Amino acid sequence: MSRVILVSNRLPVTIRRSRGSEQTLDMSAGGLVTGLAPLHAKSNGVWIGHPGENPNAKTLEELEKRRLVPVDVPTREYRSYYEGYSNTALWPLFHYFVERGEFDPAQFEAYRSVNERFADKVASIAEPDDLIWVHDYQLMLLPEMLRQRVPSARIGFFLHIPFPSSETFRVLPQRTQILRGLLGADLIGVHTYEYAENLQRSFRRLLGIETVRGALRYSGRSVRIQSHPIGIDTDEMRAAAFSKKADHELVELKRRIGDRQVVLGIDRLDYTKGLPLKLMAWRRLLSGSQRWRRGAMLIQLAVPSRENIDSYSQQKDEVERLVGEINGLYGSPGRVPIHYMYQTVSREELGALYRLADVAFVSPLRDGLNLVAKEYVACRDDGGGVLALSEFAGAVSELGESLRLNPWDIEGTAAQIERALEMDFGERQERMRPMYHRVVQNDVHRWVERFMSALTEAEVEELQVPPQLQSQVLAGTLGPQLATAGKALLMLDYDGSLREFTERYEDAEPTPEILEILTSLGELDGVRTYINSGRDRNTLGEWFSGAPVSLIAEHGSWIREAGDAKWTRMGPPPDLRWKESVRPVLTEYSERTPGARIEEKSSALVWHYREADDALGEWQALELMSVLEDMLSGSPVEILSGARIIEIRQQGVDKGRAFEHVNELLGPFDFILVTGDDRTDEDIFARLPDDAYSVKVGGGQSSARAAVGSPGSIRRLLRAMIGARRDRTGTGV
Ligand code: GDG
Repeated sequence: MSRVILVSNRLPVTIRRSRGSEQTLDMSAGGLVTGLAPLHAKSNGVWIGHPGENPNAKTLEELEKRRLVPVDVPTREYRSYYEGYSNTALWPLFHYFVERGEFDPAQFEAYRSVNERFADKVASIAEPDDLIWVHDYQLMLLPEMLRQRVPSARIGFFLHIPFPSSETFRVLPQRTQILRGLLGADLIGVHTYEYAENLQRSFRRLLGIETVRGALRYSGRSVRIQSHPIGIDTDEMRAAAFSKKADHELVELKRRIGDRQVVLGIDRLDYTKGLPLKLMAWRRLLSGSQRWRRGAMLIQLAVPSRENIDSYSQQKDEVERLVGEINGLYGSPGRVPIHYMYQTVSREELGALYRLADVAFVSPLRDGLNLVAKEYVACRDDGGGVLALSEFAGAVSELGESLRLNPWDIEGTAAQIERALEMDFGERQERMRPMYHRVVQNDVHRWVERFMSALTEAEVEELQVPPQLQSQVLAGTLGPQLATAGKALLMLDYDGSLREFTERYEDAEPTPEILEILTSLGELDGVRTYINSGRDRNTLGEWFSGAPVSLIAEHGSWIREAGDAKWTRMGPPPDLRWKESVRPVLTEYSERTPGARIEEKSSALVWHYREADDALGEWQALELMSVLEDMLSGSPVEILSGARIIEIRQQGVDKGRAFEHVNELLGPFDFILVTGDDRTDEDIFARLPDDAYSVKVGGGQSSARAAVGSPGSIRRLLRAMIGARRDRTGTGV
């Protein structure tokens, strides 16, 4: 196993001052630390981070023994980086609290400089074969800094908080620096598909970098973006929750609370966790119900957090005011409706609370994932509890049987909590069981395994840049192959592959040279030639009326065999209602972008911007892509960006499917060659049999086996291949 270097803002230990200058070292508790500890131990690696307190000589020695490496940062710089840029710019913005964000360039400078210090420290330790795993939003510039210092390292990055929509992210003044920082990684992990999509869209909109199947190409490397929701350490949590100490605690709590139902909130005191709105929903529930004023109580543990930041202390004041108000309104001697604690409790006490609670009230306004929800589920294999979970917590995508809350809807949230309190045991069990199994199976160790195996596999699966070859070199291989094949299939893309692009789209009719090549191909015995194009069938039909080749139009929607007059639709007739809403949007973008226009196809709409100004066209296309993606999410369509086009087309219709159709109907072939130049051709390249040949025209990543520079090279290649087939003995094979 390669050595793993873990990097996080804080080391997984707390240095405490005891008497005088004496220090003690405590391992931090919590899922991430217990999850990463086995990896740290097994890989014989190091963990690099800020120590919190300056370690004395003895503590340093102890850290070294545990292979923990402190990064030294001057106090003022650390504050500007941590409390400053990390927590007053990135944290609020990434949680959609745009107006709380302060984007001070001096703080960004501190952020950059601390990331630099981390990079120097890691680089001083890293060996070329090491795996480096960087954690979280405080270190988003680090991957690129490491890439420069240790170019061959495998670098993974995991973001523990949400990645916001590109519309929100683009508010950040340092947005391109942050995105470029991340691009140093080989693998970027986030908690949910939504965050992965958001990040990909930001790469596209802000840097113009396209992702293909979750990977993008940057500086000659491939960067993958994947969702890997973190798990909890279920064994650790359950051991604490079912310990003797927790048993005692539970008995004591039950004795004091009596037969009231308990609703439990466990949150760091952070404005993203939505405590005031939670309290308002609780107030709403009590105001309408005598029954729950007597029959239920809310235990709210607020864990102190980032107390040096103003917005956190304001939040604390507001929470305490609301607790006081509600207890004043609905309490009676010896009985308060909210038991509020501003402190940290032990894992055992926490576990006892989970076991006690009839309802876990988890209502963040935004949360990367939320471990509390999973911890509660892990302690409830008795099936007796109800999880009420905000739809704005990443965990909701795995915990679908929870009662969903929209924390902004105070009435609705109150109603859901009432529903939870009233829920019978049967339904509680039915909801809890599947969640329990899911949480136990996908624990933090599984998460570590999955991320690490994705990181180490990245190289194997990544999309390559195919080698650029001269047409003669290619012909040297393909000519003899075609010459000796019994049955051969050539499937040729048209625009950009066989024919150069023209300034105006409709001017790209086939040249005499192309028609001559196609005629020669048609005359070859045993060779079937298809033009597989995205163009509409009327144009193709007209242009190739005299050529002895078969035609596939509109990315696999229609087929016309050579010699036939009739087109046949492939697949079922499409549902095209989406066109009505898309057309006006495309029209609007065409009006704003001189030179752009719309093409109407039977199962697609295409926005062309080849004739628009370069920079304006690119910018509008990026924006249009993102508008369409929002608008059409969940519709049966695909949005593709090709060579200065955006195509919106019926799902399930693609060139690859058309290839499979022909191959099934007429195959197997002894020789297959497919050519293409853009994203739509990748649909065939990716599905070809292993022994088929594929040639991409132009540079960039592709699953084609080889690439050539221009359509001219493809024509030269075809001529040479025709020659070889005609003269089967003259090839030297
Ligand atoms: C970030 C993301 C993402 C709480 N009170 C006590 C205590 N805790 C423990 C809980 C839980 C952890 O703290 C809180 O985790 P969360 O996930 O709820 O929230 P963040 O701290 O904001 O974490 C979050 C997470 O990273 C992981 O990727 O899920 O979305 O914001 O484990 O049990 N532990 C102890 N005493 C307490 O009083 N011992």
